[in-house]
Amino acid sequence: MEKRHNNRPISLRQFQAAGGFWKEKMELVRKEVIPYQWEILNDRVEGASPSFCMRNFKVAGKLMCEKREKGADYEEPAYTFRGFEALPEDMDHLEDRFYGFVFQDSDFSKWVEAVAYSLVSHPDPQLEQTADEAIEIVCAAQLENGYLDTYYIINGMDKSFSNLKDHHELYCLGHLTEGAVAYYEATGKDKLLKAAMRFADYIDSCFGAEEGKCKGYPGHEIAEMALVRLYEVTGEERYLNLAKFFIDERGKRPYYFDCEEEVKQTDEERYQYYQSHRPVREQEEAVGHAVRAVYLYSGMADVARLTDDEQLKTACRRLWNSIVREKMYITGAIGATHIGESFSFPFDLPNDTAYAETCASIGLVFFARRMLEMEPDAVYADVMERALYNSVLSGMALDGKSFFYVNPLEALPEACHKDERKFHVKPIRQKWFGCACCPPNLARIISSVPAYAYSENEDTLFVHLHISGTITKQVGDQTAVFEVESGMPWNGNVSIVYKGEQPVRMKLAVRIPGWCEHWKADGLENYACTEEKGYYVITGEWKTGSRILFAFDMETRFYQADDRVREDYGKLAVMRGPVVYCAEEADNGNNLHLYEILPMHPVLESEVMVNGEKYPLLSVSARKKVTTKPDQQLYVKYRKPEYETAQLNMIPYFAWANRGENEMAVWFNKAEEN
Ligand code: FUB
Ligand code: ZN
Repeated sequence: MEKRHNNRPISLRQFQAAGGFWKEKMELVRKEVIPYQWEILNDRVEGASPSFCMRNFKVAGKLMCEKREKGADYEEPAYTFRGFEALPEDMDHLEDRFYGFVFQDSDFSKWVEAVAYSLVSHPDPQLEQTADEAIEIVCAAQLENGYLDTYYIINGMDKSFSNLKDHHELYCLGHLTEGAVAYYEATGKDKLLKAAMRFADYIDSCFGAEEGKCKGYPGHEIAEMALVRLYEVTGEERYLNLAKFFIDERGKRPYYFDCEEEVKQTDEERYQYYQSHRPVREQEEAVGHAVRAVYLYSGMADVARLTDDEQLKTACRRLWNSIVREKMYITGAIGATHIGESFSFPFDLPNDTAYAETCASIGLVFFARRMLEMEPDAVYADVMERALYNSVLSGMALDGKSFFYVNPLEALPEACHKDERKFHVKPIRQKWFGCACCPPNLARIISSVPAYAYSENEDTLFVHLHISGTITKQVGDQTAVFEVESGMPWNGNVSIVYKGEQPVRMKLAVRIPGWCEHWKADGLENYACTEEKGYYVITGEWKTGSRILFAFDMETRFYQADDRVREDYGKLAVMRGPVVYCAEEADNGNNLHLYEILPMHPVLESEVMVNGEKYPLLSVSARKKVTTKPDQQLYVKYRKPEYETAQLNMIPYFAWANRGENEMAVWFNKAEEN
């Protein structure tokens, strides 16, 4: 097996979408999100929080007329880490200074990355021209030495790299690199790639183990995995070494962040937020800011794979287990508390105050894919699928025009409006955000989903997510072509037809979803089949027209949480296939908490219109507590409750909040049955 790539994601060029669930989502991103975001980046959307992103690049690159040079009377604006202190009153007459969050540059980088993926599946010369022009603007801001972060270019380079902990220069490098690599791979144009390399080279000249170099590392991780990507596209070892340096340096004593702030020996807790409390190989529990954490773990998995570092692999597995066994919602969401946008302690998974940032779920998908690259095992793909169909997709409205940053599993609009502890939970998706990390992250992951669905090594094509499309694969000098038609996520029928002109001997490894108890496959007579780590591996010679049919049973399933998850104790959640269901007021009336599920009774399946489209509706047998005579007293002596027979109508969780503000819940009390 090739060492560098145990199991690499397919290139988007190897995939041609052919209808189905994800093609629709990719089209939504192409038609709605990418153009809308471009308007946002240029502050042209009335009523939306201004981005200032492209404006900052223009100011930094002196492409806007400077109103005045920084002189003796120059007053440093009062920047805060979390962004501008106050919006200027007169938006038409802004000063030539930096506006927005310190990481505002990254909004462009994520946008251009999404554009790149979209161009591969759907060439669009006009969009490409817009991106080329944007790249010109971005590159104009780059300094001679390669540095490219507009916050410091505009505010003064004297303070650059002085606050690695909270300012995001290395984060901006990471996103710029990811966008640049994707754009290069999509178009063959290397202007942005060269800019990213120059920035990375500059950073490489400043940071490293060599004497005289800075021993710092990113406060917000991502540079690690981005540098690995740069290494893989350029073959330049120095990028891999730099990624490894950042990973190895993290958490060493004395803490770099202590030295940076000139404070003495703080304790571990202070740096859990940044996952820099201990060397990464000694970390046992996923802690701190959830997005940062999964971005770090993704970089660790990349480096562990490429350097065959067993100790690092073990740390990745341990942190993976800490997340999925103790800290992940049933939707695949992570980061239970809004305080520090962080993981909470094990099994603390509140539903109504959940933070569950969209970016954190996206980061979990990144981590899962990298674990799969490290060691193909369907447990990783199961989580990847769970997050994609649930907590990731819930981040975007069905029409692609509004977004959630926070993805709760229970919402009561009145509480969201009146209870300060839940102000972070919005009962309806927003057009945009001042801190706009999530929408462009959604755009880049959705438009590259085929590269999560399929991966390959020399002689094997892995089917992790059964998504419809045609996949080509080189096996030596032969080209294999498979056409996949899949009913996922609504039905479990998956047909795989070999369409290559030449017969090819190879393996097809099809994931048997962890949620599926019964399945069968037809058409396997001429192949040798084995089950390996959750994949059904079909080996043999594939001839034109060979057809295999999988049927994965997709009956509705009820889940209970580990007893230690107090918030879910005695409750049930409902899944069908990979999709988590929720109940909304729109289909059930209010006071959803009065419903109790009867899991032994049949579930009816029908359809409901949401946003002008048909979605599956599950009618779960339930009973509803009768509260006809409200008590005058807040507390009354216990009396035997009365129930009425009820149906609890449930829709896919990702489709919630598309019919205005209303109550929603995923977990319901289980009715006691004799
Ligand atoms: O700091 C950059 C991004 O902003 C983080 O990843 C998000 O959690 C948000 O805080
Ligand atoms: Zn986000």
